[in-house]
Amino acid sequence: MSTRRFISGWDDFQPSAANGLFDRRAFFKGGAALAATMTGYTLSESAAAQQLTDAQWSLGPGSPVSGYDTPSRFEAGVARSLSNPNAEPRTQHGRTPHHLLNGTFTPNGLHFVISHTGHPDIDPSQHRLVIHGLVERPLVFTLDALMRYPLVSRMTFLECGGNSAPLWSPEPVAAGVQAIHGLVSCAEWTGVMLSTLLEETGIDPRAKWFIAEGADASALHRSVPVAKALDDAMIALYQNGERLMPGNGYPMRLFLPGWEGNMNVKWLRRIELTEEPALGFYEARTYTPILPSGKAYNFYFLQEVKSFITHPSPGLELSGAGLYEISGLAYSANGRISKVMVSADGGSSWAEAALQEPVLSKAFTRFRAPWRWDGGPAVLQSRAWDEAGNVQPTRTELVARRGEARRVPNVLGFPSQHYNGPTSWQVNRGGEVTHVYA
Ligand SMILES: Nc1nc2c(c(=O)[nH]1)N[C@H]1C(S)=C(S)[C@@H](COP(=O)(O)O)O[C@H]1N2
Ligand SMILES: [Mo]
Repeated sequence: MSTRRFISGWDDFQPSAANGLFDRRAFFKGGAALAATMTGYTLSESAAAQQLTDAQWSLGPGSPVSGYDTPSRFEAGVARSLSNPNAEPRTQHGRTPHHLLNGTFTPNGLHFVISHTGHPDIDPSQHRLVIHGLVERPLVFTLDALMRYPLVSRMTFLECGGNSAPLWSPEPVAAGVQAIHGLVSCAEWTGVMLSTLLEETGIDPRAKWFIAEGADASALHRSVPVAKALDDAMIALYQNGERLMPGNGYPMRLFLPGWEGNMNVKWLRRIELTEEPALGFYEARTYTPILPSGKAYNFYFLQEVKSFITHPSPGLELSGAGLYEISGLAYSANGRISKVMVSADGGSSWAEAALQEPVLSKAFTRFRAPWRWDGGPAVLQSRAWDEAGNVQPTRTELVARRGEARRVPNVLGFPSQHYNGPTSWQVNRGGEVTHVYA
């Protein structure tokens, strides 16, 4: 598998940072030379193009249309990586292959999944959602009842607090973007605003929290401030236009845009309004990051501004010096991405990447920057800013604030939470890409 390579047409453009990086304005200066570069055809090549001959697949009728499509058989390698493929009785993770995708939305079959006790096989006609506790009128909702409320759609990323955890390791792990950052995905979620349902039940003024509980064997539950319910919390029923996938919470889940993945309770069956948080299992253990002082965060709601380069990245070798596109994903719980800078020399010099429209709040933003690789060693990094003025901290700053992993992680472990520093990919002379600290 190789990274997209630009063949020629760049001689008129001057790199704006060391080691061959171009500024986003190179995309606008374009003209014919840039267009030729972007498509990978030089004019001389297209003039010499050989005559098109009919391949085997052009000689007769093709395969029948199916009721529900699956990708081409040539794409069989584009799959989630599984931490527990035999479904032993412990957590299962499926990680998104970001290096094999492009654009901003994650196909449903490749959306990351974390299930602590497997996926319950819920009959939607039997399932109920109860809202009770500090409300004026406790109510029970069927799926059909929920469907009759006004539905809203929004594009939003979802990220596990343990995503990127391998970067807390004192030594760089030998891993790629899927193993390191595969626990974040982005989809269009459609459902009922929780605030709409709470208008129906009424809220007792003493209610400061709600506890959301799932219908899986572990009855996973998390406490959420009522303020989030009145802001943008949603009961999601559809994912990229179709009903939720079984692994993503079918037939309904809590969706809290931008907030720690674990709080987005799947297979949602109960919401209880309370004065105090529940301090349940996941609020006393895995999702309470421990600080160097020995104290711990009890809650860490936000998935803060982050970016990483998907192309090139480990597993996507470069095939010789020349022009390439550096591209990746950026997102923040604090709104839109405002800027992404890219470096090809390990952070000494930077060029501004182009942000692909639309740039949506709390959703993936795709950034792109042209890069002329001279065939020598390079270290690629990205750094993102959000519209609230937050910037990704350096790894050194983060480790000083939060400490390093208490145990050396394997790429499947959760040694610590909420890493949002940069990721460095080293390109060696042969075009191989590896993970390093820079
Ligand atoms: N009921 C229930 N909800 C759950 C989980 C679970 O195991 N059971 N996993 C949580 C975790 S740890 C994360 S990161 C997100 C992942 O959502 P996804 O599997 O749809 O990507 O769901 C959360 N909600
Ligand atoms: Mo998670």
